[in-house]
Parts: sequence; C-alpha cells; structure tokens
Amino acid sequence: MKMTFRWFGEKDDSVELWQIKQIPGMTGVVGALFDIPVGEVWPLEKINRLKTAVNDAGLELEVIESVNVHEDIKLGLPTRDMYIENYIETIKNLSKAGIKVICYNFMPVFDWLRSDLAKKLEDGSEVLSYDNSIISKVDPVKLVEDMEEGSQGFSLPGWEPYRLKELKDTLEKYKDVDEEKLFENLKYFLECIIPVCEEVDVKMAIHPDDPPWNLFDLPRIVKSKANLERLVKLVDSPYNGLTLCTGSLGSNPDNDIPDMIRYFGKMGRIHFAHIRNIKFVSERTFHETSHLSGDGSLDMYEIVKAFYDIGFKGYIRPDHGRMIWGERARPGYGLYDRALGAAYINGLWEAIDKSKKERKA
Ligand SMILES: [Mn+2]
Repeated sequence: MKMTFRWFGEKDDSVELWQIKQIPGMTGVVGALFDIPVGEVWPLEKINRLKTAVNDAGLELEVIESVNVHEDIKLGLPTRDMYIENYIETIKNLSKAGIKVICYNFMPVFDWLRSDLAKKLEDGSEVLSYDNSIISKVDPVKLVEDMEEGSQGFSLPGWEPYRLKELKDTLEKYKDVDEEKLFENLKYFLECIIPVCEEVDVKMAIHPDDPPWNLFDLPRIVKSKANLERLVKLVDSPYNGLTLCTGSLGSNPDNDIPDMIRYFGKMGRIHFAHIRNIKFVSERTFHETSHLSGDGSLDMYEIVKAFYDIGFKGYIRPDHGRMIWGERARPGYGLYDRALGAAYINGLWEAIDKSKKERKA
C-alpha cells in the first residue's frame, strides 16, 4: 500500500505540504482542482501546476479526489452527453499529468452529510456526527445553510455553494429518479468513460454514499455489498473500481467491512482506501472517533489485516480526524489527528507484516 494524505491546495488548506511530508511513511498527496465548477474540463496546465507544487515538496500526486459528476449525468438529462464529454477530457488531461486513480461519487444532490461538524467528545476533542433524529426533521435547504455556517470559513468538499444554489429546483427533478433509474444513469456514464480509462490507464474508484442510506427521499445506491457487486459488473473492467471508505460503509452495521475488503480486493477492484473509525450510538446515529479500534465500533486491526491479506498495492489515506490540540482547520481535515491515524495504520501494517514473516520463518 501507499500512504497518502488529502490536501486542499495552497489557498484553502490550513495544512502545508512540508508538514505532510514530515508524517512518517507519507508518499503522496490526494488533491483536486477546487476552483473548476462541476462539469467543466480541468485544464492540463492547472493540473500540472498542482503536481509540480506537490512534487517539489517531495510527494507524489497520483490520486485525485474528487472529479465531481455533474447533476445532469446523475439525473440522466439530455445535456448529460456534453458533461460526459467534458469528464472524458478531464480524464485524458489527468492521465497526461501521471494521475493513476480518480475518486468520485454518484450521490444525488448531497455529498457527505452530518448533523454536527464539531460535536464535543468527553476529552474535549471535536468530531463530525450524524444524528438521525435531527436529520429526519430538518429541511434540506436549512441544512445547507447550517453546513456552511459550521465550516469554520473553509469550503466543504462536495458542498460547493454554486452547486447548491438551485437546490429546490434540483430536488424537484429527482422526483422521477429511483434507485433503478440511478443505476441506469451510472451505467450509461460508466459505459462512456471506462473505455477511455482503459486506453489512458486511469482507474475510476467510486466512493460509497456517506451515510450509506437514502436521504430526503433521494435514492442512494453505493451503500452495500450487493450494490457494490452490481456496480462493478455494470461495466466489467478493472478500471471500474472502488474507493473502500471504512467509515462511510461502516456507518451501517450490516456492512461487514473486512469481508468487503477481501471480496472486492480479490476481484482487483479496490484502488483506493479511506480508513476511518466511527462509533455507533443507535440506529442511523453515529459519530466519528480517533482511528484507534478501542475508541470506535470498527476493528481497525481486522480492517488493515484484510488489506494486508489481499496484498493491497493501492493508495490508502487516513480519513477524517478529530479536531485536537487547539487546531483550527476544515472539519475532519486537521493535521494532527490524521497524522496520528496514518502512524497508527502504518504501525498495524508493520506488526501484521512482521508477525506473518516470523510465522513463515
Ligand atoms: Mn471517505
């Protein structure tokens, strides 16, 4: 595996590249161009500028998160073909800059969702949390306002204000889109882009829905083992792969994460992994925690062991961390707790590796 760290660029991240470089075992940065509106082509010069900045800091840029999919593609509108053409141009430009994996998602309207971006835990650290009793009652438009307010002045990935401006209108358009229709629209998209990915050697890695259930009557499909299986078969190519996000899928206790890692890993369909721990509170209610198994509900040892056992050669990054030690940063994306997470994952990996080799000797 290759350990990486998400970075939002010089203008919009409290963390700097030299700090990332000092985290033990860090090989690269997961980045994106955040100033290009969804649906437009990413210009090669801009991608190269980002790559040069990352490389100059002694880090690699081989994973992009995310190239967002225009709502018209998810809705299956006639205008989707134009946006898919643009997406293909972006894939080609990313390939020219040496990008190997693109993380993306196919969540209607809302990207990841939480009811609180700074829930205080007993030790004073702050985490993102999801309380179903709040979300089920909230008006989606009000929710968007709350998310913006709680973002500490940082833009939130997937919550770009220009995309959410026409929220009411977009929600209306989804009235005719159910899970079946959404699967059809994803298939159409994949059938257009995967042949290009094969040609230019860029792997697509879809991110699971976060949380992995339907919201505000909007369908969500990237949420369970059965659905992931259907998804990878929509276009049966290794280039049609997954971002295995332990925290997103793990928010539903029915999802057996180590089993999913082994299953899709053996198929060669996991290209990127987000490792995060969460604590179940009650049904559809959870909060994020440190990466340590003992702090949350997911067994990180079993998760890392599953990646080790499939001989995972892809990219891993510590996912959301807590806000600790007085740091002020984008919720979930401070330096300290994610660095602790990376060190912990590396520690588990080393221990598993050495114990296996000892047993063989
Ligand atoms: Mn994730």
